[in-house]
Amino acid sequence: MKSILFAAILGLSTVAVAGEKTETIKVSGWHCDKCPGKTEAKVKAVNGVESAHADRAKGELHVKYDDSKAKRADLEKAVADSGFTVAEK
Ligand SMILES: [Cu+2]
Repeated sequence: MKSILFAAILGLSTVAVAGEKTETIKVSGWHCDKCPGKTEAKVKAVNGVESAHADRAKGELHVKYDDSKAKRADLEKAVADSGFTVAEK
């Protein structure tokens, strides 16, 4: 009984976040502490993007966005617009 209830709650929460996606983009070219911030700002400006967090040590950008409003290509374009390069996936 308890597990059925849990499954129902899980099902509901899945519906609530439908369209929400998290993507990790490899970025190359960040050469100082200010660089990742530039990329974050550009990507956050994309319609549908909820958050963007850069991990400079790993050279990764973690983006949470609404899949129905933005596509990965839009995120990659924003990274390029910030002056950096999207590394191979
Ligand atoms: Cu820099």
